[in-house]
Amino acid sequence: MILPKIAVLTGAGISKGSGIATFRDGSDSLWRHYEPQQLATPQAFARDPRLVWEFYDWRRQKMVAARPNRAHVTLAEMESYLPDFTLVTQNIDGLHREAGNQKIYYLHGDIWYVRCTECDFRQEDRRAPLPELPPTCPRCGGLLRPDVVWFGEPLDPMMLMKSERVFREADIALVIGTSAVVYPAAYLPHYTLEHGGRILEFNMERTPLSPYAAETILGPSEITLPTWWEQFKRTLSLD
Ligand code: BV8
Ligand code: ZN
Repeated sequence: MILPKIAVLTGAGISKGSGIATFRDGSDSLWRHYEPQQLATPQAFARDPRLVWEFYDWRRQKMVAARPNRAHVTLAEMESYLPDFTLVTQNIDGLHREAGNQKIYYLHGDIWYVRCTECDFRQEDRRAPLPELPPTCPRCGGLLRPDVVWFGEPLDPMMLMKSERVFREADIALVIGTSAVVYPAAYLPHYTLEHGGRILEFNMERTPLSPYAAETILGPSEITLPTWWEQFKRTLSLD
């Protein structure tokens, strides 16, 4: 049995089941009435680094208690069963790594890493709350920033090229918990379609991607993804 090549794109919705608010949750994804798009920008950071850091420190404190849910765990199991499986995530919460996935492409960075705005210092820092805001570089005293991609910032070109290739070669693109409105991430599943593959979408509602999906499986991915995988394993006689 030839096993299918699978590429996965996840968004904030897959971590909802772990208690982390998505960007579109309205009230509980807002912080002091700011939209994330207003604070997740280099302009906001240049104008008021302390305010932006208070936003990220608040999100880190909400994430530190979160654990992977059954959708994250299912993706880790899929990676162990399927030789050609790549997980591409827009999420910065680190839950895919914690669930056990090895091959993860982080399109938008990782909230648990900080990097210096002046020198090449970069390191993991899981302290929540951070002792001082904004944090400064232990090496040069420069301002540290979260190692994430803000709106208006380019994605790592290598990461993007590898992600495009993975979706181009995929037989199936699983698109889980994303509103599919932020580019260039939202375009990736179209590469699969353009090369004869198909898109399976897992979401609570239809999105701009839904018209291109072979199927949109509605419901919480912590329920729908494990259910789908159990059935899919049987068709591959993997169970
Ligand atoms: C770039 C990290 C170019 C930071 C994020 C006008 C002006 C400026 C820029 C633009 C513009 N128009 C377009 C752009 C480009 C812009 C963009 O696309 N903007 C959008 C808003 C229109 N993109 C960029 O700026 C990107 N960079 O284009 O650079 C460039 C090139 C060269 C040189 C210079 C510049 C960078 C974008 C990355 C931004 N960083 N995150 C942080 O997190 O703080 S984006 C962030 O929001 C996420 O990472 C994700 O990508 C995005 C959307 O979030 P989702 O993950 O989809 O979550 P969301 O809440 O939206 O949806 C949740 C979904 O889950 C929903 O559908 C819901 O129904 C579902 N759900 C809920 N519960 C469940 C569930 N599903 C299943 N189960 C559940 N239980
Ligand atoms: Zn430095």
